[in-house]
Amino acid sequence: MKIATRQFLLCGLFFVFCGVSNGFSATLSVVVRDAEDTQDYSAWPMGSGKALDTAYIMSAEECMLVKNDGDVAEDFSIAATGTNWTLGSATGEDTCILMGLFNGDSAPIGTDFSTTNDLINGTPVWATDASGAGKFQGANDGDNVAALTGEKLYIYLKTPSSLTQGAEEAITITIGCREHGS
Ligand SMILES: [Ca+2]
Ligand SMILES: [Ca+2]
Repeated sequence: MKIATRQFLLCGLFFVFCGVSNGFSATLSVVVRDAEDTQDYSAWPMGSGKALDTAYIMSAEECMLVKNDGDVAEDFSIAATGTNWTLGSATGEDTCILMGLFNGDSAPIGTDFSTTNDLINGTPVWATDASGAGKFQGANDGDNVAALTGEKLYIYLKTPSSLTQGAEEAITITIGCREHGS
């Protein structure tokens, strides 16, 4: 299985590109664009003074458009790593909760996210379509996305309950793609 990835920092500056083709007919590529599809997504700068143990969710303007830049239908995967924080399923000391939801033009609210289906951590998880209960599935699903179309991804970050390190935190999210049905 060939996988292409795009990486970006949630709270930082870098943006890393790579892409693949499978050497036969299909080209697999994914790009991460801003909500209006006017430029590549660079970061979600959350700023300073954020509260502990508090959820922050991207707005409709802050979300990213994950776009199939290849020439076959694709599924997307999501993984992430933090510089100091652990990505967990509950908040704790230096441990945050990171989740993602493909949700169309409307920003989701906290209760739209589920730690059963929407958690993001160091292991890439493929988005799925399962009657609303797929991985990262909201109003959209990131599964079987047609070539040259995109779906909007909203990130949820609940900050750690306490900190021993990480006055500045940068979380890098990696978006992968594969040919749908592969
Ligand atoms: Ca869901
Ligand atoms: Ca779909």
